[in-house]
Amino acid sequence: MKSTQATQEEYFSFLRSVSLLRDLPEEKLSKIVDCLEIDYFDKGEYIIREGEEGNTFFIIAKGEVCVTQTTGGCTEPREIKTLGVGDYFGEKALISEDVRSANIISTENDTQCLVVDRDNFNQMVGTYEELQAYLKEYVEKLSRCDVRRNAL
Ligand code: WNU
Repeated sequence: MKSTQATQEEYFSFLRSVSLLRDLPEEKLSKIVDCLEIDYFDKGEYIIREGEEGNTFFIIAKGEVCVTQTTGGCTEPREIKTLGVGDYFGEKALISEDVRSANIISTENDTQCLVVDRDNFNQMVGTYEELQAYLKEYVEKLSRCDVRRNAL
């Protein structure tokens, strides 16, 4: 990401406020800031589509998104939760080496996401065991939620 020093510092302190990244070492966080992309989405726009391949991890910097999923015999995806500033998503396809398992849709205009690609995501979590363990456990929990939801 090419940006001013001031913007870099803003992203740095924002990332520090994200619970997942709270304990990352300074140089690691700076590295993430260096390779961030920012993506902007309008209300109703799909950020992630269920079933597609995905190679990116997102952190919400502004706005709100909803998570929907096709479950059971239903043809219409169901809303399962909403996420806001400081929340993140898209880790599951990266960790379980699978296609996207839910839809992520912007529910506001000018929703801004910080986007980390697979290589940088792996560098971010790969060398940091606690983070890796935490995310892995969380992804397994999501899979169990999916199974339960499908059984309803
Ligand atoms: C859920 N089931 C599934 C959420 C975000 C981060 C964490 C929950 Cl650590 P992906 C679709 C994304 C997926 C998850 C997100 O949707 N998601 C869920 C569920 O119950 N996915 N299968 N809840 S919000 C959320 C925990 O990030 O990653 O790459 O794309 O499959």
